[in-house]
Amino acid sequence: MSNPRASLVSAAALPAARPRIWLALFALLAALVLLVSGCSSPDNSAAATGETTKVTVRVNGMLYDTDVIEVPYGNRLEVTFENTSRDVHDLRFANGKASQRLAGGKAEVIDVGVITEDMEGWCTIAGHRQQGMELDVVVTGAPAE
Ligand SMILES: [Cu+2]
Repeated sequence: MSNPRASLVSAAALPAARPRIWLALFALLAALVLLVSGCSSPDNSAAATGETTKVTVRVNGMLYDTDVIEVPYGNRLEVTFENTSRDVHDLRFANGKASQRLAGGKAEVIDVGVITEDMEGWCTIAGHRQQGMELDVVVTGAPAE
C-alpha cells in the first residue's frame, strides 16, 4: 500500500524548490549586471590630473617582476609589459584593459586609463595567476571620503 503522506510531502517540496533556483539565478544575474555596469562606466574625468605614470612590468619565470604599481590618484597609468620569459603570458587589469597574449620576447604598451582606485592585474593564461602571476595597482594620495 502507498504512503499518502510521503507523496504529499514530495509534491509540496517540488514547487518550492524551483522558485529557489530561479531566485538564485536572478541574484547571480543581478550581481553580474552590477559588476559590468560598475566596470564600464567609471566617471573618472573629473578626477584626472592630466599626468601619466609610466611603468614597465617584466616577467621572471612564472612571476611578474613587479608586485605593486603605485599610481598617484587621478593619474593615467601606462604599463609597458615586456614578456621577458620564454612562455606566453599576458597582463590584464581588473578594469578590462589588457595586453594581447605575448610570446616570449614580445612587448606591448597597455593604456590602463585614469586610476582612482586600487585594482589587481594578472595573467589570464590558465593556472598562471594561481602560480603567482598577479600584481596590485595601488592609488596614492586619494582624497578622503
Ligand atoms: Cu602567464
